[in-house]
Amino acid sequence: MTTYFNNGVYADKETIKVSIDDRGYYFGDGVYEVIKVYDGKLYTDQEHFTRFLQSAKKIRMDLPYTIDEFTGIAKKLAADNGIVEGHVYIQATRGAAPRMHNFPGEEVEPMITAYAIHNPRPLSKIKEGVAVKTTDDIRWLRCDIKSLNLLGNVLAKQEAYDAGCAEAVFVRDGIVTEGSSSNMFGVKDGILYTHPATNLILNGITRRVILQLCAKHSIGVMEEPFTLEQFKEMDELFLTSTTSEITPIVSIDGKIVGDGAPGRVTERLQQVFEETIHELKMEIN
Ligand code: PSZ
Repeated sequence: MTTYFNNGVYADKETIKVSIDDRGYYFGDGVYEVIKVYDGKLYTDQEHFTRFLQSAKKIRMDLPYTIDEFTGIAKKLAADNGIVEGHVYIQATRGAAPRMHNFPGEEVEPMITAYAIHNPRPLSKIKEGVAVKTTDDIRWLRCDIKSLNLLGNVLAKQEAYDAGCAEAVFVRDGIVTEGSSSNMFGVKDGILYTHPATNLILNGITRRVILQLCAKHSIGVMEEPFTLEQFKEMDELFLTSTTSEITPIVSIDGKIVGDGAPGRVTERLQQVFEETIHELKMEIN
């Protein structure tokens, strides 16, 4: 039996009912988060739930829980479902109301659902790297919001899969923004490059961990826009996300990156990232 969370109630997945009039279903009118679980513990949960509340605020939705309450929900789901290595998924929609574009009345409550699922770390991809394919960034101009509206991302990811690649790299006006479900990084002459945290990308929590680790370990960072041509000429490329962690990119549009193996800076960052996971595992409670 898998226990899900639904508006304050923990129940078996099969017993949870969501309205056909839910605005998530009609419009993708909602926001979500994915939080990694290592050794039964939540990784960077504070950062994820802060972003969750920020995303909700940006679409003018009030959520009825605090960061601490959301953390409690996620912890309970992981514990009750015996999740040692996996993730917690949580989403909030604007609730159920007869279909109309404008917001429903105050009486309509958000629909919050969450679950915890076993999901092992993609260790072979992390070690060996993946191929990526570039595609036009056709998405809207509020990519900073972690919205349920993922059609642009879904189409891009499928295009990459159809080409035998693991991820799509979005390019807007010649500039590399991010992946369909990841942030993009390049290394040139020992300096790390990534798109600045503007409205054109999701400011990934893993991205922020990387930037902190660079500061701590004296790795130079340029958070400046770079072109696809520049990206393809970098010595090393990698992508980051909650579940992909730091995944090296070994080819882009069929062109080999560097010498075709994960780069030195990438591997160094993987090593210090691993230490943050280890530190979490060592924490008491
Ligand atoms: O399991 C999965 O496939 C996941 S878990 C998180 C993501 C995918 N992607 C998050 C994401 C994203 O959707 C976009 C468009 N840009 C960047 C990211 C990375 O964000 P963090 O590091 O917060 O997961």
